[in-house]
Amino acid sequence: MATQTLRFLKSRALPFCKGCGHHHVAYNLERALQRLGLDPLDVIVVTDIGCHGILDKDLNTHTVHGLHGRSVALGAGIAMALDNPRKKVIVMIGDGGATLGSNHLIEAANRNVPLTVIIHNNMLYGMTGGQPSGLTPEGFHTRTTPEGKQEPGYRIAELLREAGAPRVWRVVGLGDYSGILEAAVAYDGFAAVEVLELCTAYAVKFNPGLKLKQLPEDLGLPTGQLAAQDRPPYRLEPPRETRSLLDTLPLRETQALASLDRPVGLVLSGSAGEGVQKAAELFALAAMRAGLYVSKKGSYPVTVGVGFSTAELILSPKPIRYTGIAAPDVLILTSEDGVRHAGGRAHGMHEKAVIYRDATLPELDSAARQEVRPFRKAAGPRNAMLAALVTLLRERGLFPLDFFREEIQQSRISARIPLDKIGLAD
Ligand SMILES: Cc1ncc(C[n+]2csc(CCOP(=O)(O)OP(=O)(O)O)c2C)c(N)n1
Ligand code: SF4
Repeated sequence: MATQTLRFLKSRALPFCKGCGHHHVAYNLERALQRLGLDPLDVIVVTDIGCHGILDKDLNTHTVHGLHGRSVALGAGIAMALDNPRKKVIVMIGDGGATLGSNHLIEAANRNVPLTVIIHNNMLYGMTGGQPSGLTPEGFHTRTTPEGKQEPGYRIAELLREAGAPRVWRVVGLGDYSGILEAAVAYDGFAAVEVLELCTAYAVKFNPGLKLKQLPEDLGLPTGQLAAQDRPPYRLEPPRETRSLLDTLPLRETQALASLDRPVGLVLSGSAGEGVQKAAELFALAAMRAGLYVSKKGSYPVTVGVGFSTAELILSPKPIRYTGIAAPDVLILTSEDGVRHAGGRAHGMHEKAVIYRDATLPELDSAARQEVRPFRKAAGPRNAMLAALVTLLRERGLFPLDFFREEIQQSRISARIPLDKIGLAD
């Protein structure tokens, strides 16, 4: 290495502690990339948080520095977006990062995303002073496990193989293992190389007598190639033309010019499952056909079959720039759930406003006029809101009732709506 001209590293003097295995990873990678004849600008190195990650400022390649454990996700995104076997994405990650981002690793292996991951397993968190990671072996002494780690370390190389990684190696991070890095980078698919190291600052200090060469035997970790199972690399589908949702809506022809002189805000509230949103939708469509601008908002609990269901509609002769309703002009309440959710809106209503409430519901504290009708009894709970809206149009005339009738008759639920019971018999 000493005599070789560097192409990928800017310098042989790297920022790691004396004896740290991260040096060897960098030098071996330099050799591997040189042998592959790659241009440094065809290589994208994504580093993770940790000592190994500070290498990026010493590289002539493209570099991206990721959050702890997230470098695989970043690298996978880059590899999938580039979708070019000539461009090589290499993720450098520690055992800490591999623990935090284990699911990113497993998913990338499982999907066979074309990238190389070099796991610098120096047995603990080096940069922060020697805390254990998920890969730290059982019994290992670390800063926070002075008596020895109690849980077994998991075997990341075997995990990745089980997840379907086509190429996995485990090597002892001593001497020349550039041939393995070369094979990993050359492979058009997911390849992982777990490099066993001992952080000289902490792993060696807390576990005197441990020898890196002996480590695989001591820990029962097989080395060499652990997986050779070919399958095609993951490729993103070419981007599809996505149509705007608005394009899928049928156009409503305006058939009349309703004569509202100002916007009208309606709050309709009842019980989930009782057709409040559908009634509001049919009402909105009818109003649009009648030449009005309309906005509709619906709210209901995530458990859509219980509790309240409230719709807010604005009908306006002009475009609607703001869809909130500070004080409703019309409040319709068809059930106790509706009163609980929207009954409070009655307080702010002015005296020219109107409240329609079902006969089963209590009087509300409001300046607005209150109309009490047996909507539920007459039309049944599921059609009570439709009945209330028919009553509203008959009595307040926001737009011609016939538009609402036609909208109801043309809707998919028309068969189950008894026109006579909702007040549309004639
Ligand atoms: C986003 C972020 N998360 C966590 C940390 C704290 N932190 C820095 S290094 C590190 C441990 C790194 O250990 P490892 O991934 O094994 O790499 P090593 O230092 O051993 O090479 C942690 C937890 C941080 N600085 N930034
Ligand atoms: S603290 Fe450990 S991992 Fe970090 S550079 Fe030093 S020896 Fe390497």
